[in-house]
Amino acid sequence: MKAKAIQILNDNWKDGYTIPSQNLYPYQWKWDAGFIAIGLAHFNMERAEKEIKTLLNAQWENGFIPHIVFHQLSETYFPGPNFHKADLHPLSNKKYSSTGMTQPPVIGFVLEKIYHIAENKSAALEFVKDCIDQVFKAHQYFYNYRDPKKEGLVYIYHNWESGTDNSPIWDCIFEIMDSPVLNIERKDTSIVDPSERPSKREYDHYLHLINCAKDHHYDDAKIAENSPFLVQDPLFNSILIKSNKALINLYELIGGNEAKINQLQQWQEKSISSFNSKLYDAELGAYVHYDLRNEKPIRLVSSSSFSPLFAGIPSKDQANALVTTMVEKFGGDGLYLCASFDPTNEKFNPKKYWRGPVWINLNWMLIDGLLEYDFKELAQRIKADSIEIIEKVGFYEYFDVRKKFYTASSKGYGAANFSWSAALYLDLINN
Ligand code: 2M8
Repeated sequence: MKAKAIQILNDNWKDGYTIPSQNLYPYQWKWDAGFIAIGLAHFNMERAEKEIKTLLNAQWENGFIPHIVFHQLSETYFPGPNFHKADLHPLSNKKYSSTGMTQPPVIGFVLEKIYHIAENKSAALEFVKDCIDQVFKAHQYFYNYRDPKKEGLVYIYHNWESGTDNSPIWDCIFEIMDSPVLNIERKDTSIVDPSERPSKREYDHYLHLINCAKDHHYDDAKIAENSPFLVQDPLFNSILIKSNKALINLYELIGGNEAKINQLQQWQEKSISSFNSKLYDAELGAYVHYDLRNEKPIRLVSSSSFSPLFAGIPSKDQANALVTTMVEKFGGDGLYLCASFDPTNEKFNPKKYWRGPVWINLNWMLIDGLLEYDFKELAQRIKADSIEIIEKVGFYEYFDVRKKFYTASSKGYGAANFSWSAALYLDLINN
């Protein structure tokens, strides 16, 4: 399995960056690049560093790091650069073509993780020194432009920015969006089984949101004012907070940089306090998304609801409540942990994309968070489950949560030979 994981990462390497999978995802994705670099660091540090540097090369003048970098045009993916037209933004990167939206800011904690994996610490620190200011600038972008009420919580304006693309969380927003029906040619549904992918109507919404952002030339203030989708996502904000902390730790290692450390600490204080007062739902025993456009919480539980554990956000009591909710709703007999959406909710779907299946990157973050809070047994269970499903069916993109589903001939869902499943498997078995 280890050799196979390395083989997948070698096959998906494109001279400077790694594609998530052949055909379905032929470009470099932001949060994929981070998780992939962690796996690469276990067997090829040079490539791990290159993966991050290539992504950072595509940073915009305002600090923004895009969600896809279109290094080499491909016929197998839609929407491509001609649809996104990110160059409408005056500060977009003139050299690297990209989308005009972002994805969870993983690079901060990935730098720290790479440093910990590295055997040659001084070389790894040199690499960190080379990149860290760019990552700091990316965080500055979020606090300056994505937090209009200066709450310390940043918004996303598109479900693709969350990474959890078609989670049932977004349904209530799409229901009132009134997106036009578009006549487009999807590529994804001819590559993988359409029943495992978002619907045509969902794609109408996704593309409509991009068109709205394009109408405003991707101007953040105008998007904040007008986008029909504006959400404070607990997963996105947890990752930002986790990465803030990693940057503080790394700047301390490097020495100097007091002004930046101070700034990061100020962001942390405000962010963690707003996070707990605004996004924690005591009745549900879980963190929830907040719909900033319609000013209301979205009271649904998903694997993102537990991600604050990864960033040290909950108090001990809140952490106990999260674990109770996870075990009661997600941990029933016959279920692998951790479903991406509440298995007790009628919208749960065990085989459709982010509407139920297990995703290895979410599990990886939950394991880390549970260990931080000393929930060793539950962390061990999620780790064993992650390894078991991969060993049963291979390095798929996502996996059924139902144990009874697995027979000798069953498969995973979405893309096969998926890079972050391979990369994070390497990290799990090496820990
Ligand atoms: C999926 O998203 C892309 C759009 O960004 C797609 O469906 O075309 C998501 O799972 C996302 O989280 C992931 O980064 C991307 C590439 O693996 O695929």
